[in-house]
Amino acid sequence: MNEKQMVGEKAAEYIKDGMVVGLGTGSTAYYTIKKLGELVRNGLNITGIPTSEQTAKLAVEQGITLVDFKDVKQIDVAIDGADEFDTNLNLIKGGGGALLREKIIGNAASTFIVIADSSKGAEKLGAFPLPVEIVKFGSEMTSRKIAELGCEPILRLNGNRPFITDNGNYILDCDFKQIDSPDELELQLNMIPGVVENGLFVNMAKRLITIENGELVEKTR
Ligand code: ABF
Repeated sequence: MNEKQMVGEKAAEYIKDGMVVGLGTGSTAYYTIKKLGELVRNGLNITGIPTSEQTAKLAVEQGITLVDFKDVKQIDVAIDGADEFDTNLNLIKGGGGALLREKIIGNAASTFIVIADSSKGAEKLGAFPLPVEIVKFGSEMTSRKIAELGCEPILRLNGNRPFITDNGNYILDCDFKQIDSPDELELQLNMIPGVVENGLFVNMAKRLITIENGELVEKTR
């Protein structure tokens, strides 16, 4: 069993009958959704809120009942992957382009569980270029304002055209090299007109399930 499958399936153990579950995006969350599908087929009664169109499709294929976010008062547990995590369980997410819905759902959940293989761990965030979702209008100016914070924003492409998120926006991948104060940077970015959201998830994850020396490890905050 590979590391992604180990952490993905472990996270499914936190899902109980009757829960509303935020379903993450990516190749690690894939294993959680597959496991939950198996449990649903064996009688587990849950409803899911997907963080992307891609996840919605996978969840339906697995037999998980989806609900419309607008009809939900409470998300019990959200499970999602990450591109990078630090020692304080702060994250960089958005490599898959779904950061806005992931952050809305992660923030709405009573418990946000992050699942990540050992390659995602870092003393400080920043080695992974930070995804920032921006609106199309004025995107060049927005990019220049973001660059003033100390990075080189690169417009994410899909082939030779801009990548468009599920929300109809652009993504800039911003290489900050090392982020010493993720909480400060998260606020600075979101104050720039034209920025919709950024991939810094600060003080949001309650539990991290990862692998250290080949063993499952859980850290809580
Ligand atoms: C998603 O999980 C994204 O935020 C992030 O890019 C991705 C991690 O990808 P993977 O689990 O495939 O390594 O939530």
